[in-house]
Amino acid sequence: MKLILAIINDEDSFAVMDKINENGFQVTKLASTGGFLKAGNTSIICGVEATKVDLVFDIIRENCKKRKRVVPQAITTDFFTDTVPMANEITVGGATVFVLDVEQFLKL
Ligand code: 2BA
Repeated sequence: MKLILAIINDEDSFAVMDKINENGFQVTKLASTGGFLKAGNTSIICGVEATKVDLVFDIIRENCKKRKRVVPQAITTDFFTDTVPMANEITVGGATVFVLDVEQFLKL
């Protein structure tokens, strides 16, 4: 068995979870915060047989969009006297996915 841990956008989370459930798998949503943007995101965990991992990847891929975010950045000028506000555009998502081996799976 494998545990899929996927960090996704909050806006995609319900569509992904609905599709995972519709395909007969169970999923748990955790509220999380990205270390770089310090913004909320969603982590989902999903325990599935190893042969089903690719199916869950497909669901995540089809339902998680890439998004652009603008990150403010202060640039110091030549004489280190002034800072000029700048902005960097970054791409966030679709999903950051980890797959872990499950040693035991129990429902007690
Ligand atoms: P954040 O850490 O808030 O990062 C949001 C986005 O900012 C990242 O999107 C990436 O495009 C950019 N970014 C992150 N660190 C950066 C840096 N040092 N310099 C420049 N840009 C940077 P994604 O790569 O799609 O990641 C989305 C979220 O997934 C991350 O939110 C974080 O919560 C999680 N994540 C990504 N990689 C991870 C990893 N290796 N371990 C744990 N969590 C991870």
